[in-house]
Amino acid sequence: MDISLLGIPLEAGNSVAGTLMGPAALRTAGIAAMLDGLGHRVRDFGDVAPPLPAEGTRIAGCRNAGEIKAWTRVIHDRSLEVLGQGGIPIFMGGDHALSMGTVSAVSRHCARAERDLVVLWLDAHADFNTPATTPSGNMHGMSLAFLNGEPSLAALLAPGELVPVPTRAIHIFGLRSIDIEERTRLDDHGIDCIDMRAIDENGVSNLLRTLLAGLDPERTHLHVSLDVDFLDPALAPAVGTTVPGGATYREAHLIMEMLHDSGLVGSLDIVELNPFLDERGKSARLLAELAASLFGRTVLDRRTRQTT
Ligand code: EXY
Ligand code: MN
Ligand code: MN
Ligand code: MN
Repeated sequence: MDISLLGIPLEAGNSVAGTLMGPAALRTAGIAAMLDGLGHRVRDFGDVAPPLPAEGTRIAGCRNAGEIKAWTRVIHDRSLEVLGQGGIPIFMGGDHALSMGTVSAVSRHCARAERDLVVLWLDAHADFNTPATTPSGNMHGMSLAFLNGEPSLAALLAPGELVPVPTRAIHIFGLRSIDIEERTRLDDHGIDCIDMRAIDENGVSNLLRTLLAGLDPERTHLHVSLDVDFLDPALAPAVGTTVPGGATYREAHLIMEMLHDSGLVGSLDIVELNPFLDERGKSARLLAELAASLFGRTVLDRRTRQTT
């Protein structure tokens, strides 16, 4: 497989400094060598260069809207170029606001190629706030709302440029922190929300198998957006928005192994890694290893068991 690495050192979407070091930490953890060792051809496209803030852009209720608009522009354009090279991109963040640029590019890429984009959002949070509902002003908490076509965020790209990700194509796994008005929005839109209670009660394999079984293998491009806070903070402390009760080591690896077996994954974000908050690199190392599981690392050569 051809795999493309793209670093996106963004931190304007959150309020804890340090996520700009995320791409460097993933490289230091050996992500390229791990994937190369699995027999893949890995090409590192370097980092997206920080743009100048978009002048005169203000969105009431949003922190750093000018910066995020400028970043969304350059991330979108560079991601489209990288997607055009044909490999499977791993977008290495950077805070979760970067997905406004990466997933919007993937969505355009899919529209051109007549593929159905499905987004799996692995996150403690829903990132479905708007400028009117955000409690923090942090735009990493709005990225999924933007991608779903939220009108009050539309100015982040040029008119008509966003191919919105339809509500039915969005699946959030790992939820355990939702704001009150955000929850109402999720209900109103009918977004598929798998919270940690559902994972506890049903097991992650049953839930993911059901989701994957409903996707058309001929048409689906599955984009996985992996927020570090999806993982339990004891495993992955390197994130500014830790929430207790996250995915375990084996739950996270099992998800990656099953996604690999599905053959549907076309692109991946790894976001919110803040190496300044890490403990001797353990979060960065775990994330690199999860990427390896997503691209085929196994103990034995055993594929996901099918249910009848
Ligand atoms: N829901 C909270 C907010 O909007 O401020 C917290 C969002 C955290 C977002 C992190 C990246 O997933
Ligand atoms: Mn493609
Ligand atoms: Mn997130
Ligand atoms: Mn999160």
